[in-house]
Amino acid sequence: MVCGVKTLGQFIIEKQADFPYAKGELSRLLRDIGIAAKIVNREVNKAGLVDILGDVGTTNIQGEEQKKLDVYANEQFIAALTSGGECCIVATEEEDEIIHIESPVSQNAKYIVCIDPLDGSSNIDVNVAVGTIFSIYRRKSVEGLASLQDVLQKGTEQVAAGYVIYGSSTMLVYTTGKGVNGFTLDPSIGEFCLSHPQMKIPETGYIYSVNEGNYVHFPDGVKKYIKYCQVEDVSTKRPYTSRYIGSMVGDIHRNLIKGGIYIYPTTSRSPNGKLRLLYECNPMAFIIEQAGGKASTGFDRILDINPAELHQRVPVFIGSKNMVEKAEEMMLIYTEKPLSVEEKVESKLEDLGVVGGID
Ligand code: AHM
Ligand code: MG
Repeated sequence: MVCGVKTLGQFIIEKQADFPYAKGELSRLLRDIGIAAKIVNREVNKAGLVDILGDVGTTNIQGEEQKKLDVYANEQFIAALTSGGECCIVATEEEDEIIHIESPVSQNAKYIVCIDPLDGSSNIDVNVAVGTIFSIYRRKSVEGLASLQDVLQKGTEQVAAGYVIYGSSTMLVYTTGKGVNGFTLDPSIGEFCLSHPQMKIPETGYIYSVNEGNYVHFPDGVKKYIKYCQVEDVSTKRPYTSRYIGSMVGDIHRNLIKGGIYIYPTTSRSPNGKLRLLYECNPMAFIIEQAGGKASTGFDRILDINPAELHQRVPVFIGSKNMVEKAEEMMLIYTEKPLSVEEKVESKLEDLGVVGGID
C-alpha cells in the first residue's frame, strides 16, 4: 500500500508476531469481524434511503423491540463468524441462547465470540451514532462440543475485544491486551486504516455521561457524584461538562479520546443495571483499561466478575481513572454495597439453617 497508510489487515498480520505461538486464527477472526463491520456500515449509511428503518415486530430476550438493522447486523456477524471457521460459539444480545456453529471445522475451533451487533439501536431512526461491540475468548473445554460454561468466563480472560462506531466517520477500535488501536474506514478504498495508534484515555477528564432523567432512581452515591461534577471549583475545572448520547459506544469513544466518565448505575427500576456484562461491559472495560482507564461496578472491577448467566446485567462506571475513583469513593460512603451472587446464595443457605453455607 502506498503513502504510508496501514490497513487493519496489514496491522493484524504484523501484530501476529507479538504472539509467537499463534497460528493466525485470531488474526483471521478479527479480519472476519472487520469485513462484517464494513457490510453493516454500508447498510447503516443508507438506512434512510431504503425501507430498513423501524421495528421488525419481534422482541429479543430482554423484551426490547428489535429494529430491522439490529436483525440485519446480527445476521451479518453470525454469517461472517460461521464462514470463517475460527469460532465455535457466538453469544449475541439478539439471541436467547448461545449459537453453536456446527460445521466440523467450527465445532473444533478454539474461539468464542460474544457480540452486541448493533448497540444503541434506538438512535438509528434519528441518525445518531450506533455501534458494534465484541469480545473474544478462548474456549476452556478441550473435547466435545463447547458449552455455555465456555462462554461464562471472567473479563480478564478475554483475548481480544473491540467496538465499531458507525458515526460521522466509521471507526474500528480494538485491543488484544497490548494497547488499543483505532482504525478509520476510508470509504474511497473500502479499508479501515490505522488512524489512532496506541490510544490513551486522559487520566483526568471533565465530561460526565449519565442519563440524568433517571436521577431520582439512582443510588445516593451516584447522586452525590453527579452533584460533585456540577459544583463550581476552579482548581478542579468544575463544573464538568455533561454529554449523553444514549449510545454507549459513542459516549465511551468520546470519553476515550477527550477524557470522561460514563455511568449506567443500578436504578430502583433496574436493580442490576441495564447493560450486559458479556458483550457490552467486559469488552469496553478491557479496552478502557488497556488505554489506561478504569471500569468498575461502583465497588468492584468489572473484569473480575464471575458471570452467572449469559445475559447478565451489571452497573458500570467506566472512563478516566481519577473520575472513576472519585465516583467509587462516593459509592463507598453513600451506598451500601449489594451482595454478590455467591453472597446471596450463602445468606439463603444460612436462612435455611445450612450452617457455614457452601465452600
Ligand atoms: P441496547 O443494547 O438495547 O441498544 O441498549 C444499550 C444502550 C446503550 O448504548 C446506551 O448507553 C444505553 O442503552 C442508553 O440507555 P437509556 O436510554 O436508558 O439511557
Ligand atoms: Mg446493546
